[in-house]
Amino acid sequence: MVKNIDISLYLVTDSSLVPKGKTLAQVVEEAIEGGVTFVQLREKECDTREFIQKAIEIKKICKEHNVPFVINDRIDVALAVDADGVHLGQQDMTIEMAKSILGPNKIIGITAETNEQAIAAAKAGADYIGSLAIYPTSTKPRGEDFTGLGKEGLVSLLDSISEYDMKVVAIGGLNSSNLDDVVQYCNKNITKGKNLDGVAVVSAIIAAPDAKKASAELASIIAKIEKVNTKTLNAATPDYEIVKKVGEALYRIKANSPLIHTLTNFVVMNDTANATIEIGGSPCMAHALGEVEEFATIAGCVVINIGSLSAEWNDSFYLAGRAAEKAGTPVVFDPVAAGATHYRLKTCKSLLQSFKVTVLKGNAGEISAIAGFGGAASKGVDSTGTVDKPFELVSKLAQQLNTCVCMTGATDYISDGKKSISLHNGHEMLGNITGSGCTVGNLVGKFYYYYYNYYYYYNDDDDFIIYVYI
Ligand code: 3NM
Ligand code: MG
Repeated sequence: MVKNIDISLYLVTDSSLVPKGKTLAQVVEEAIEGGVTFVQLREKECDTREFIQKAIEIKKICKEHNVPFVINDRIDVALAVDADGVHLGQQDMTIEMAKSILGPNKIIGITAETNEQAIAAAKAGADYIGSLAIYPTSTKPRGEDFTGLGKEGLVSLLDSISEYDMKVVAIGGLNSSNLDDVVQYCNKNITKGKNLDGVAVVSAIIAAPDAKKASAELASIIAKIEKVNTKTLNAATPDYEIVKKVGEALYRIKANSPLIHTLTNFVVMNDTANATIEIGGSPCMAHALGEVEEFATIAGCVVINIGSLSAEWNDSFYLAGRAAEKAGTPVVFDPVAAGATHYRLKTCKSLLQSFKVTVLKGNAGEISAIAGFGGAASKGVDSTGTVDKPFELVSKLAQQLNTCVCMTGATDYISDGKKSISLHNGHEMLGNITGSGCTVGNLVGKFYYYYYNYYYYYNDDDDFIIYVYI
């Protein structure tokens, strides 16, 4: 079991970098006040007696602030001062040996210079790894030819150990001027669901004139790391397996011609009915109070789009949703313009509580409004602005509502609360026509129907695969 440690802002010490007039202990304390969550004592230039002395001093500060404290390389020093653990290098004692000496409760981290070393560390039960230096740094010189692991190497490292329960900190040459770029790059490019757990620095904090301020600045950038499992599929480089699945899905829809009962708005009724026929489904656009329950019961899927909202439509949605739940029929819910008026938002929230929604599909403004998140605003039915942490938004909402959330836009973000993916499949022309979003809602319904009632599935590699990939 990997320990539940917060390594988001990981400070590695180096007494030689402490500004004149200050002590290392003062700097560490300021840094913790500024947001450092983990401390490693790394002193390469002192003898054992002095190292232990420093360790006792720094441990005291860390204890007072409830921050874990580990020792670099020296297991004997860690034992002597009863530190929380050790950080090993590839030339130090092995993880297995360190574990046997320190026991199961101490934190063991290791520097992994390659993906292979990272995998080996995970298999040996390391709690976390530190990367190879992302950028060259004079704090730990590695020769003139060394160019650093780079952002690309970091993403490759994260992807390589995605299946293991081990944390990762990036280290080396990171500071407030380049960290944002690294974080954004990771958020965007990791493909296997494993993101950074934190960032480790030496000089950016130790050598700063104000360690508290420097730490706070770094912490605010680290807060942007998206902490959800994500998988990004890119339409420009389609995954053959997924394309094949989509082909099968289309074939099955045509073969079965499922009845899609759609309660939708007057603007898109005709378009979505035609889209349903085009793809091989059988549309039913009934919304009369007297018949929606019967249709919802026999349909393959019910799509509820609140676009033409009125008191009577609301009753139809309610009856259709309840009947669908009773019959076990999947429901796609499209909360059109949820953020635009209080009436709409209230209606959406009430309907979401009244029956089981299988897929909640909306644009950034609508999904943010339902989640109660600030961020993307709405102008009427159009979403304006973007969401800060889209993966976090959709996964939290999916967990909260126990449904699959599909947030559409130039990039779609989809989550069932356990895994999330993004699809980069937007096209600028979609902004020039009305009803494309509503039509997607309808298509989601049909795809949902087709595949043994699964809109998404996990393949053998535990990848989260979604069918609406067109
Ligand atoms: N290990 P700064 S680089 C402790 O390359 C350490 O493995 C590295 O210091 C590696 O934040 C490094 O001052 C020090 O760049 C990073
Ligand atoms: Mg070492």
